[in-house]
Amino acid sequence: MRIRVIGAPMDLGADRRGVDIGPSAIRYAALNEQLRRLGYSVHDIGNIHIPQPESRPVGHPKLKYLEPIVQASEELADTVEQALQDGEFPLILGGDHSIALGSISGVASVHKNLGVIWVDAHADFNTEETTPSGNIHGMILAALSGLGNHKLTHIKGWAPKIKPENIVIVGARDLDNEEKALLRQHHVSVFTMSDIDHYGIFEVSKRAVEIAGRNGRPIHLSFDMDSIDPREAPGVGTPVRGGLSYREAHTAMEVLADSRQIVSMDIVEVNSILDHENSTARLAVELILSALGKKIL
Ligand code: 5AB
Ligand code: MN
Ligand code: MN
Ligand code: MN
Repeated sequence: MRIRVIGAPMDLGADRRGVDIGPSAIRYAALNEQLRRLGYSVHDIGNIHIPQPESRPVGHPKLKYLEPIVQASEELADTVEQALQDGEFPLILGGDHSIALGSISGVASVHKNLGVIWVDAHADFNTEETTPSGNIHGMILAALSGLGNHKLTHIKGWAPKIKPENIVIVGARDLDNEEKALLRQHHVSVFTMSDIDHYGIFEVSKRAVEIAGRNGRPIHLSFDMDSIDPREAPGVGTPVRGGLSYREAHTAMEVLADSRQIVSMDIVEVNSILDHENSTARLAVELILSALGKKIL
């Protein structure tokens, strides 16, 4: 299989600057070489164009940088759709999590009944009405489900991109009150860190595949590095204690790989300015490899 690596150096969706260096940091951690060692051929097309925040007005305080984020999402959606049409596996490197609006819109144009596994400390299920920050990276799953601002929900002119009941969030531990109500109301499956404590990551990952991938439907994996415990992944924009351990994260990726239902993946929120010697980027590469089938033996 051929992997198409697509960089999305986006930091318009989050407050702290530094995730825009993510794609370079992940490449610097030898992503392409290691993918080749695993037996894949790699087609790295470089980065899509994202404007610098300093060059644009912030805009509405509840939807910061809406216009340039919508523009970049349109471009990323086309780029990802093209990769799939050419028979390559899209691997999108963030950037903040707002890039998943473009990537999943592109995948959903090809795979009409798509499941999504969203590994994250957060649920990213706010709207312009519920957001405490105005940061669009916290609204992406809601927007993909057709909730919130019309411009966000209608990338490529149609909505919704995914059915909320086909979404599974894994690793959640920091949810806003109104966001919780929205998740319940729309029947999104959420496996919190407490669920992982109770059932174990192996069981939770199996269930996530069952729900997102019911009837063999294709699954997009969106991996926010802040799902991992900050002791192991210090270089993220919004660290939250009590996250996935190194082994738990790998086990989850191995279960997803074994399902053979993953058709595309993004890895987001590597913040190089806060990172220690690129360790979070190196962990991101390891997790990508596990999600793409690397085994210990
Ligand atoms: B991330 C928060 N819920 O909406 C909000 O890192 C945080 O992509 C969102 O998961 C975190 O601003 C977004 C408080
Ligand atoms: Mn996120
Ligand atoms: Mn997060
Ligand atoms: Mn974040």
